[in-house]
Amino acid sequence: MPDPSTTHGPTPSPLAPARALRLGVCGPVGTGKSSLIALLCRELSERLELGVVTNDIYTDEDARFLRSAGVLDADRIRAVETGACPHTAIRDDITANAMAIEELEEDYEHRLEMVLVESGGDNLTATFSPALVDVQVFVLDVAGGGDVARKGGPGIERADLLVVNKTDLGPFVGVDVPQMVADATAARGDRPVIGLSRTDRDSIDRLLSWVAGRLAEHRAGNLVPIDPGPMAAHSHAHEHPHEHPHAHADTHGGEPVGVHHN
Ligand SMILES: Nc1nc2c(ncn2[C@@H]2O[C@H](COP(=O)(O)OP(=O)(O)O)[C@@H](O)[C@H]2O)c(=O)[nH]1
Ligand SMILES: [Mg+2]
Repeated sequence: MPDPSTTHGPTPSPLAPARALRLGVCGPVGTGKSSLIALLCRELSERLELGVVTNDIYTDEDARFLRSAGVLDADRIRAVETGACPHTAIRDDITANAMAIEELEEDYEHRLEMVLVESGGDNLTATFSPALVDVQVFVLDVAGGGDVARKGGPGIERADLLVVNKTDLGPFVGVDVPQMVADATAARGDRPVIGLSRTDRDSIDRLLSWVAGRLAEHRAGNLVPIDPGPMAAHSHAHEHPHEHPHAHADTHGGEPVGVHHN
């Protein structure tokens, strides 16, 4: 195994964190989060020591998909089963995810350089806690409709990167991709947007270059995790008919995290 300190760029500053960069990937189901993670593993696993943590409600479907994609050793991919409220596990009570990441780092003797965390993807407004990930990507896709980007929400507006995925599908679903990217950009001030497709090499290179930039910042000790903000108030009425809409920590002041009155 090559010594990462000699093969991966300049000696880290004394302020640099010793642990891996934690990169979160969130967004609605089906937008291509697992595919994006598989893509990053395929592109980077020869150059970087990688690990993956997936979140699913009841299964380890995403972890199994990634293992079968053969992009990373199966043991480097760990699944967290979140139970009924997957956004809670990345935002309010991050214990299970934090433990999965720490175990992975220990199992690889703290050589990992980047751990990718996939959210359960149950809610358009779910975001990661900055206590869990250093940087986060929110994934939309053109098949979800051109107006999704205009609807806003913490992830769309303030995630570190917004990916508008599957741009190759634009013509088939009647979505004007440049317009969708422009709308997303307008919602985000200076924050970056990448229109991505696995069939568009240039877009993949733009994604890789963004990731490399964050990794360099992390190593230099200059990456400050930014909180996109709490998710919108919502209810689990379809699962729990008697429950009232509720919000999560941050909007509840001092209420203990992870407490759902359901
Ligand atoms: N056409 C197209 N399909 C894609 C692309 N990326 C992912 N998909 C497909 O979108 C579907 C959902 O992807 P997945 O990664 O499982 O989404 P997740 O639920 O967000 O993890 C799968 O059928 C993928 O093959 C892309 O760039 N172009
Ligand atoms: Mg997935």
